[in-house]
Amino acid sequence: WKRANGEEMLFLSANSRLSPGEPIRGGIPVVFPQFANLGPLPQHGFVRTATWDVVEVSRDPGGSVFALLRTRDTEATRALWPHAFRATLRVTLDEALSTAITIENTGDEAFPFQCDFHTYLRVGDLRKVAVEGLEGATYQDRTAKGAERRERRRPLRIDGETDRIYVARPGRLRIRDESRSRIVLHDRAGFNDVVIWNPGEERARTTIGLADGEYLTMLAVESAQAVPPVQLAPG
Ligand code: TA6
Repeated sequence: WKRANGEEMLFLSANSRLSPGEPIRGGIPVVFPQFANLGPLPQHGFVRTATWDVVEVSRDPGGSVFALLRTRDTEATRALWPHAFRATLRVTLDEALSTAITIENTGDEAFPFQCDFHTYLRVGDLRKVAVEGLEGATYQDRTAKGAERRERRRPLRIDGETDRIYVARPGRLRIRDESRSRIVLHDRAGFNDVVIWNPGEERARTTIGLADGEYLTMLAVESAQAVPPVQLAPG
């Protein structure tokens, strides 16, 4: 997603291999039907590495360009997760970048699911980033086995590994990217949780495999519905 001046707004690691089955380390990975390791499925579920069909690329009546992409259950997914589903993703570009997902239960029994847009925002310098809109919120600290804490800092600044699910915290976030004199507005509808994640220097190198110094140029600000999962009836 580039601005008119050609500037990239999303992060993509130089080390990300765009090969089938490999999660992409950047952009907006689509997480479904499981968030992270909060269940028995592969980390972040299986649609982020699935094949999606491009159903349509067009302009809507307002002139915005959009793409519709679709994926559904396969024998492989049913072997992992015994449910029939269809996921339709709409990506719309005008002044903002919007992503919307529709999950249909095409089977005959209800299923629970979690969903998350794992957005990798590109930032100029993480040490000069401030996130407004989370003060007072309760979060699960995934660097401390999910311990429940309350956000006291206003604004939130990132110093070291940060991996938090701010639960049931709808509303706009303002991400101040001070080194680039920019404020990014992050709005959600239907996703009541928001995840803030940066691996920090150590994990960036050891487990996440970012290139040197890349961790200072990204902040994952994720729209999530994880706590609780969504219960979806057939049809
Ligand atoms: O959304 C944050 C998180 O759950 C972190 O715990 C970290 O694992 C990150 O996702 C990346 O996950 P991945 O499977 O893409 O390495």
